[in-house]
Amino acid sequence: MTEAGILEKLREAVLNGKRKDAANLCEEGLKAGLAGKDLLTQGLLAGMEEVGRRMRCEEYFIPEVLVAARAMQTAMEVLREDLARNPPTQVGRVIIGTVSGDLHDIGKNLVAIMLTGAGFEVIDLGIDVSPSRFVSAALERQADAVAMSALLTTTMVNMKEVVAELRKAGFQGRIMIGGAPVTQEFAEKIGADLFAGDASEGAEKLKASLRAA
Ligand code: B1M
Repeated sequence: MTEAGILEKLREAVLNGKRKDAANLCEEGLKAGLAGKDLLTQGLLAGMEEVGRRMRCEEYFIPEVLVAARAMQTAMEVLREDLARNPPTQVGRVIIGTVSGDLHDIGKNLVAIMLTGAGFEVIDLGIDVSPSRFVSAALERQADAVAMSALLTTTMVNMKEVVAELRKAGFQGRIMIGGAPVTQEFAEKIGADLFAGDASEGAEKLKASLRAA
């Protein structure tokens, strides 16, 4: 198979959630002399980008996104060594978590997947993340953005404190929020930079916002 053929098949394998095919194609690509970062960006991430587009058009739903992500993660294992030697250029580094008091993580995990698929380095703090943990992670890891998710009307208010604490600590990056009860109006009210209604939109908006900076 030609190099272009391998990359195209790899993109399709992610799109169709074929994890064994994706892993085998990465092995074949490395043997054929393709760089790990090209297999990542032009194969795996290109596939995830299309997954995001299909999600926005409601052609793909959560199950399709999750199998695509699993295929990408399995194939990434094959590329791990090569990527460690020649790391790809990252779009940016994002700290993500579900806010204090909130244990819902399915949406947050989808956002993390789509951000990774868009080329971000994602540091996932998990669930029930306190404002001080968001702030220390953002500063210590010199993040370009902080992304917060909340699913409860009683916990979304905790986002306000995180925004205030980040600003007080001098954090200069973008702050993005989302989750079922969260709205654009709420984001503006608490001083967050970005609101996204779904995971794919979140990745797109953050990428565009950092590019414009
Ligand atoms: Co809970 N729960 N839950 N729950 N739960 C809801 C949210 C609820 C609406 C159910 C209901 O009453 N109809 C309700 C909230 C009511 C409210 O506040 N208005 C509720 C409640 C009340 C509770 C408990 C309090 C129940 C109890 O114990 N009495 C409790 C709270 C626990 C806690 O957090 N402290 C609780 C517990 C749980 C489980 C643990 C059982 C489980 C969570 C499992 C898990 O996440 N690992 C659970 C579940 C599964 C749900 C429902 C059924 C599904 C949520 C979900 O995962 N949706 C939910 C009802 C429903 O929505 N139908 C419900 C799928 C997910 C992909 O959507 O997270 O919205 P979502 O993410 C979307 C967008 O919002 C966006 O992208 C995703 C799509 O691409 N998005 C972002 C999300 N984060 C984003 C961040 C961004 C950008 C976009 O930028 C940073």
